[in-house]
This record gives sequence, structure tokens and C-alpha cells, in this order.
Amino acid sequence: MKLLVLLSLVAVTCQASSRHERRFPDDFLFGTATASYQIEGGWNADDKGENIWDRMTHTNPDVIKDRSNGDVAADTYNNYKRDVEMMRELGLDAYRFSLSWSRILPNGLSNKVSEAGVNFYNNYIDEMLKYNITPMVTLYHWDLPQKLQDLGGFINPNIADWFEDYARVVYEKFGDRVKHWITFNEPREVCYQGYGDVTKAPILNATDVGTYHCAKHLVLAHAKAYHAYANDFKPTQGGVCGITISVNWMGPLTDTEEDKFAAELKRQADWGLWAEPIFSEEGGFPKEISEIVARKSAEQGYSQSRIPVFTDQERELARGSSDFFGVNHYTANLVSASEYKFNWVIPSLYADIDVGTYTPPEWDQAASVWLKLAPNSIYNALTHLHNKYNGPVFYITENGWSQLLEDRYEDDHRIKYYRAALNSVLDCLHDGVDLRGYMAWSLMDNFEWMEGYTERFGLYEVDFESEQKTRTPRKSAFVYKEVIRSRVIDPDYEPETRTMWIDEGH
Ligand code: GBH
Repeated sequence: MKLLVLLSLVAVTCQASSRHERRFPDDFLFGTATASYQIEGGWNADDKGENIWDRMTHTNPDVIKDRSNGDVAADTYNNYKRDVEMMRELGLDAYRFSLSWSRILPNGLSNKVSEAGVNFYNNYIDEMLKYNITPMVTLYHWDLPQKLQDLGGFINPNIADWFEDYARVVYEKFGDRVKHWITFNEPREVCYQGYGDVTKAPILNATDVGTYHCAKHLVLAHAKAYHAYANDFKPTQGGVCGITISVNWMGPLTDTEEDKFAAELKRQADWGLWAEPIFSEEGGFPKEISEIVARKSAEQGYSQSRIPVFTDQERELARGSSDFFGVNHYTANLVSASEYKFNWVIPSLYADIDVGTYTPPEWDQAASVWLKLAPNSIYNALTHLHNKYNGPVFYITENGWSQLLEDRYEDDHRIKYYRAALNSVLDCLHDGVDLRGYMAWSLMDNFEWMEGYTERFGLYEVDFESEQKTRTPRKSAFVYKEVIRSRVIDPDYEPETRTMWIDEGH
């Protein structure tokens, strides 16, 4: 009998090692991600302060597709134990979530710290740690305290100090247990969509200068929070601090020099504005963008370039200010110098770079208009960044697929997308990209910003009509669970039951 066990063990080991290349390392962190405003609810619980999403959805409900808001959302404020139970069901190694700034500092400033807010996050974190789930904490996922917005938000240079103060409170309260910090989620979405457009709060629509001034101040805010951690907390707490940038792959439509340059401009506009100052050798904003905007600004009659410069001191502050590169990745576009152009408002970020984008009709389409399954897009994006920035540590901090509410359990498109994405992750690992973890977006359905509750990204469905905000696993939850457990992608795996369970040791 003993011999038999031994023999079958040998067989299993051999099988595993023959697939060695297609296996996720045991210390690779598999997780899921969420964000405070999208799941928490409790918008005015205890002494929480108002934030820009509270203000915008309450005063201007028409900007949200279904006129909904995050007042209650998935009610994680009351359901956090159920959230952690779902993490255990999936067998997650890690969980990425964000802190609501105005829940911790009701005025945005650090003179008053909310005890109730701090308690809530303490409970959430402690519940994860009980089951060995590594918390990965984002400080800012778009819910700025309204008071700071009234003072100009990211257009006011003081935002860097306000953010550092907030970061210090958070490190001090939670840093004994949290070892993975992300300062900002997706600066492009904060600055372009919020300040240069009308597709995120505070819908400022300052198309000419909004994006660029926000970009500089956000980078400096990040850098100050990074150095505060590196100097005053890391020596005793021993964690890492980085930033998450949205990096969809932008490749040339054809291999002409014009299209290759157009793709480079698109990459600089989409992520280079934030990645270059932090991860490049030279620091500061991307050269080509700065040149184009300076030239156009002069032609357009502005007294100064619409894109600011970094002083030498600011450049040095930001350069190298990240322990890892967090990547939110969803899709790809093909970029053209001459075709498929959109009528952008002039002047604006995308009018400045003036390129066109295209996606082939054969790429599978998600419920979100902007989201398609693009082949090898994680591999293309990460190997590009790996080469460009000298092999930094990466985490994929978001990746996922949307559907409409109708398909409640069967989500085969999502499963197809995740399998493709995870294969692309394995290709990265095989080629030496230092990728340490992968967070699926999202643990559960949540408030999808301007789309309200009409687009669903969850591995768990949430019944927002129900009192309990009941969470039910979709088929993809079982498939992801099996990947995490086995550390391989089995293309034929089919769950045998719709009833979830918790494996021993979780
Ligand atoms: C992430 O953004 C967010 O971090 C997360 O909160 C969100 O729920 C998740 O993705 C799913 O959307 O409508 O054509 O103007 C992803 C990057 C960039 C995707 C802006 C939507 C809008 C494009 N987002 N984009 S469009």
C-alpha cells in the first residue's frame, strides 16, 4: 500500500514537472480586486465625510447610466465577513481593496481621524489575516474627499502634502499588518477622465490643461507618499509601496514607421505620462508629448505650455519612487497615424497626439464597449514595460471581463477570457518578466462607475435588489478556484456543482 502511494506520488510529480513551464509558482499571489466606492456602501455611516462620488451622484444622478450610486452598493461595510468567506472559498492568496479617504479622514485632512472608519478596516484586514490572505491596499481609488475637491483637488499643488498626510495616517494604523501598498489606482482615469473629460468624477472637462496639471500633482503626491513610507515606515514595517497604472496594449496597425510612432505616442499619452516620471532613467514627462504640447500651445495662443515641467528637484523626487509596477490590464487597440481618428475636442490630450485606434471585429466583445479579448495582450504589454524600464517587479492588479446581468451563472465568455489572460501570464513568466501576482477584477459585481450596475465584472454575482446583497458564485469562480488550487490552467475543467465549499487549510 505504502509503495502504491509512493509510486503514484512519483507519477504526479513527473506529470507536473513535464508541464513545468506551464505552471504558476507556489509563491505567485493569486487574488481578486475591488475598490471602496464600488462595494462598501455606508456612504454616511458613522462620521464618514462626503467624497466626490457621493456629491456627483447625489447632485447629478443623470450622469450614471441607471441613475444609481454607491450609497449601499454591495454593502461590504456590513458584509465584510461574507467577503472574506468568498476569498476563502476561492482559496485566494491575496486580496486587493482600497481605502475610502473620507471614511478615515472625514475632512480629508489629518487633524481628525475617524475611529469608526479605522475600526472597519481593522476588522476587514484582521478577518483576512485570520485565513492567511495577504491584504494589498490601494490608498486612492477615485473617491477624493469633497472638501479637497472644493479646494481644487488634483489641480491644487497642495494635494501632494494632503495625500502624504493621509498616507502617513494609514501606514501608522495598518502598516503593522499590511505589507503591500498601492498609492494610486489608474492616474490616467483620475486625470484624463475626471479633469480632462466628463467620464469620471469630478467631471471637470478642463480639456486643455486639466489632464496635464493633474498628472504632475498626482505623480508628486505618489512620490511623497512613497518616500514617507520608504524613510519612516519601511525600516520597521518591511513592506513595499508602488503605484497601479492602466496599461492596455497599444500596438501599431501596420508596420510602417508612421504607425509605429503613432502607437508610441498613444502609449505615452495613455500611461507614459505617469510611468515615465516614476520608472524611466531620465524622469519627467515623456519627451515627445511635451514637445508636441509645447508647440501646439504656442500656436493656440497660450502664454505657457499646457503641460507643466518638473523642476530638477521634483524630477528627482519622482524618479525611482516605486518598489513595483502595478498593472491594470484589460484589452488592446491597434494604432494608426492616419486612419480611424475620432473628433476629439481641441485642445485636449487625445487631440494633442492625434492618432486613430482600431479593434478587429473578430475579437470577442464584452458588455463594456471598450473591452474586447485581444490575443496576447498581457504578454505584449508586460514584455514591453519589462524591456523599457529595466525589468521591474510587476503585479497585475486588475484584469477581468464584463457581462450584462442576464447571464447569471453561465459566464463562458469570462472563463475564456481568464484562461487566455492566464496563459499570457505564463508566457510572461517563461520569458523572465518578474511578475509576482495576479488580481482578477472583480471578486463580485459592483458599482461600475458611469455604467452603474448595468455591467457586471464579478466572479460572484451580487443581487443588489436583496436586503443582504446576496453573493452567488458564477461558473468562473469555480474555474478560478481550480487554477489557484492546481497552479495550472486546465482548458477542460468543468465544475461538478454550483454549490461552493471551502478547502481544508483555507
Ligand atoms: C478599471 O478601469 C477600474 O480600476 C475599476 O474600478 C473598474 O471597475 C474596472 O476597470 C472595470 O471598468 O467608456 O470608452 O470612454 C479600467 C480602465 C478606462 C476602462 C476607461 C473604461 C472607459 C473607456 N477603464 N474606460 S470609454
